[in-house]
Amino acid sequence: MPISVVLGSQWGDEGKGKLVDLLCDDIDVCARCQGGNNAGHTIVVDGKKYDFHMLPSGLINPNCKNLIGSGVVVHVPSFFAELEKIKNQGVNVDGRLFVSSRAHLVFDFHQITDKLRESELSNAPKKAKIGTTGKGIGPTYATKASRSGIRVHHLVNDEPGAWEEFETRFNRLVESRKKRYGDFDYDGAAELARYKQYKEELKPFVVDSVPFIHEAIAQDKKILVEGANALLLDIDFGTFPFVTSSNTGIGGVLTGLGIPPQSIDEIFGVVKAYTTRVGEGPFPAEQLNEIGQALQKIGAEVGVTTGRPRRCGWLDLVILKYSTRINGYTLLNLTKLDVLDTFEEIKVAVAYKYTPPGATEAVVLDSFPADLKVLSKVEVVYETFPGWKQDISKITKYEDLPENCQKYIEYIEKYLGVPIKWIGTGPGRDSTIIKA
Ligand code: 2SA
Ligand code: GDP
Ligand code: MG
Repeated sequence: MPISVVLGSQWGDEGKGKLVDLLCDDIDVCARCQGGNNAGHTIVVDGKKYDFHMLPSGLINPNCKNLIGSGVVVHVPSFFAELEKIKNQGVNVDGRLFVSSRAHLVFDFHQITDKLRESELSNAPKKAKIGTTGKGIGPTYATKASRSGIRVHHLVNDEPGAWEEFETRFNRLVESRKKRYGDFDYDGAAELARYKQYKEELKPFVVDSVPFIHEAIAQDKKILVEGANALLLDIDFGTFPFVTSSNTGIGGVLTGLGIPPQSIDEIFGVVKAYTTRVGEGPFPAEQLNEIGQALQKIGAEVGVTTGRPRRCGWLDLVILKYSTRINGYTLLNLTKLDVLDTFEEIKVAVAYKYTPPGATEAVVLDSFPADLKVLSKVEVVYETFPGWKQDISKITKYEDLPENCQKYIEYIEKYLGVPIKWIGTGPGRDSTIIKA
């Protein structure tokens, strides 16, 4: 079975891009299956930094083909801007990048209404904004679900009358947005005119991704799926409504690429050695104190797409157990362990206690709760580990890691019942320990 999958296990920014880059040395096709340019995947190769948002990180490997699958939402101007940027960094993308004809298009009005909705939520009593990236992701998945969205094939179609049909669909969408949000500042005719040009420019990249991926499977090509965002941002299993609008877990891999479950061989969960979150919503192990500030500073925890500081807290194994159940990780990549080098002691959330209304005693919850009212009231139970107080960034062998560091790693493995294969000790490609 030729397909491996890389998925974020927490709230994103675990370091998926780095693992994808590492694995892509040996990969024929790298595919994105969900999300859009809300993602931010950073790769550091020989001290040179690349950040990917919509394009698959496999572009760094010159032998790897890259697919933007049908579950992805594509903002065409951002697609070309990112392509230009990566070309200017010396990457040759010729003949290596493909976009599914079934992917939905993100228009500027989706991005504008994303921001309008956020300010509406900020101003409504008792309604907190989501803290979206403002990239139009939610509004585009909404028009997809309401069956009024526009797909790539609608744009690149050369059948007689196809352009007129595209115009009609587009104008209908703009009209309905204006009905909902009022007469916002936006020039629909200008955007439509730009798409006449994009039609020709995008055409060479467009493929029917179903035969594309199934032919690759039939030829036993090695395929790597690059998940974006992470399980706790999943529209169904995340901290709803503070989530993104796609299935960021294993389900989104199947629906976003049109592949059967038995074609998947390995599912790699990327786990940051502590927890971060950008945007609003509950975060039980968050440290709103000097610990959180230290993690933010040492870990350089700033959003790759929006530049927002990421909220920080201790590792949360309740979340990771839930994430492991849903995604079925076969191996884990523990990242950014070096960020914990200076801590005197390191805590890990191991259980949530909750006192139901009317009860006098707290109970230990048996899973991560669905209801945010419950989640906001849980008491987090921590296990405390002594820190290793040593720079691990130059260590290359597992046996050479300090004993306290090994204990931390092995505790996580045992709790989750999944082996940790890769351990990140720095942002560069080489700063990875492979654990036997
Ligand atoms: P959206 O824009 O509708 O997907 O936002 C909904 C929620 O999903 C969160 N989200 C993310 N969380 C972590 N990283 C993301 N990518 C960028 C990065 C984020 C950035 O890699 O740093 O630059 O700020 C990402 N994308 C979406 C978002 O914060 C909302 O909570
Ligand atoms: P992604 O969205 O999951 O791909 O992660 P991001 O790229 O948004 O954020 C991860 C950040 O951590 C990036 O700046 C990476 O270069 C960096 N990084 C990844 N792995 C490690 C690691 O093991 N140690 C350190 N110090 N940084 C890392
Ligand atoms: Mg990221």
